[in-house]
Amino acid sequence: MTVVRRCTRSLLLVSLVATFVIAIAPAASARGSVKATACIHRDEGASARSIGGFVQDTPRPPKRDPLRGWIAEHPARAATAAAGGGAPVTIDVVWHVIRKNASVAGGNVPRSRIAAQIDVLNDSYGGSTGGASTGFRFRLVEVNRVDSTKWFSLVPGEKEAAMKRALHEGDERTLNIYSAKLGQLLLGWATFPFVDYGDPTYDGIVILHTTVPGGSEDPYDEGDTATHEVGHWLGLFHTFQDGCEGGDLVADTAPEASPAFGCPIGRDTCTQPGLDPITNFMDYSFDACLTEFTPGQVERMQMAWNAFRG
Ligand SMILES: [Ca+2]
Ligand SMILES: [Ca+2]
Ligand SMILES: [Ca+2]
Ligand SMILES: [Zn+2]
Repeated sequence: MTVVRRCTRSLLLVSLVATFVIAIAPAASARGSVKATACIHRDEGASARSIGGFVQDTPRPPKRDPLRGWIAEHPARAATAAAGGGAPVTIDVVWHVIRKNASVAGGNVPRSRIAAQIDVLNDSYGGSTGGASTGFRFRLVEVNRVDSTKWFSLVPGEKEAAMKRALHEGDERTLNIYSAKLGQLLLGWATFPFVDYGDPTYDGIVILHTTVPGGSEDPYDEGDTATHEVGHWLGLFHTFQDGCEGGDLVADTAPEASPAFGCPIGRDTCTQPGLDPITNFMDYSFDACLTEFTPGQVERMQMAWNAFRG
């Protein structure tokens, strides 16, 4: 069994239907155990908040799957997407390196690490790390280095929205990645394809610059923060979404009561069949533990792409 090294950090879901945020936060153990689950899931009860003018809700399950309406209206396309889960799609990536100076510590992610991050995306979405092949490929088309002390320290909000308005490139098919030194001990956050944020330039993912492969954010330094955030960007919810009675609207991921931390092999927090999907990219385990998407997630991502980005 893999033991969690320590619980000095926990992942925080800034709990939004509109935008998911992962965070690293100071130790705050509610239960005093040394098990991975001792790390509390903060902000669980956060009420609706306004970030950057975008009202973001509590993490209630969507009353209706945002995809359901599209499926009803486009049964043939939905069936095709479902049956062909894994149909090849190549996504152009524009990477905005927000830096306060030319040093790596100052956010100037080296080109080699950006390339390594793209490789991680292609490996994880290609199924070569152990899961299903999703059909999505990623092609780096531009690296945009931006000198801005102001934007380097970033949190969700008005400053973020202004930055995106200034920098966003392409359309809804283009993946804009912003790397920066995130405030509030955040690892990253993402927009969903089916939420109207009121401004198309708000679309994209934001990651802590030290989470890229070779970065200093051990144990979140193997690039799976980006893998996870892109999962949201392609329409996936967390595996632990709303606990045992909630769900991620994906049939082949077992229900999970709460996020997993570390790599708690054998964890089983819900009575429904199946162990917790701790190795799923849409859980909160350490990067080394995250290895897979399921065929059901592939189907969902493919449908979301067809419905909202294709
Ligand atoms: Ca599920
Ligand atoms: Ca179970
Ligand atoms: Ca991994
Ligand atoms: Zn997430």
